[in-house]
Amino acid sequence: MGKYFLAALGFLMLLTGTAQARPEFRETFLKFYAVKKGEPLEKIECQLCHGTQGFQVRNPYGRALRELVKKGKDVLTTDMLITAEGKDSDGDGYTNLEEIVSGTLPGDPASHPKSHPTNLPVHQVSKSFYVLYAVAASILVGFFAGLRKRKSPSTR
Ligand SMILES: [Ca+2]
Repeated sequence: MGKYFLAALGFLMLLTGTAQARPEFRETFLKFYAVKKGEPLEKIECQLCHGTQGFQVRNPYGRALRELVKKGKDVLTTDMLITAEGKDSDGDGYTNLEEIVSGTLPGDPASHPKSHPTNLPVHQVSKSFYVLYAVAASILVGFFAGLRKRKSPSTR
């Protein structure tokens, strides 16, 4: 019974961990991009990353950030925001940074700038981010290599 209880608890923790909007992530975003109160990206609140159907559903920008957070320590860093800047997550022809600078929503193709903004800020990802990425990748590779070894039939 104990084993099943722990498995159920783990599953519940996983569910709540992935289904909740993260106000602290939003704070990191607002602070890094110096979004002021009342601006569209501030007023949109949780829908900056989540869809209108509920918090379980992330919009394309939210999914892009989630992929980066998963490889880290469940913390959204400014390096992750910078990494996502060059992508056009919602596929509307404007990069996430162009949208953020213009005050439009990077996760909603219906919201985009009228033209490509000039003088975009240049943000640099810190080197420690690459180290973290490399460590996370090697742990994952090691994990899956271990799994494959365990699954393969015994040759004894
Ligand atoms: Ca876009």
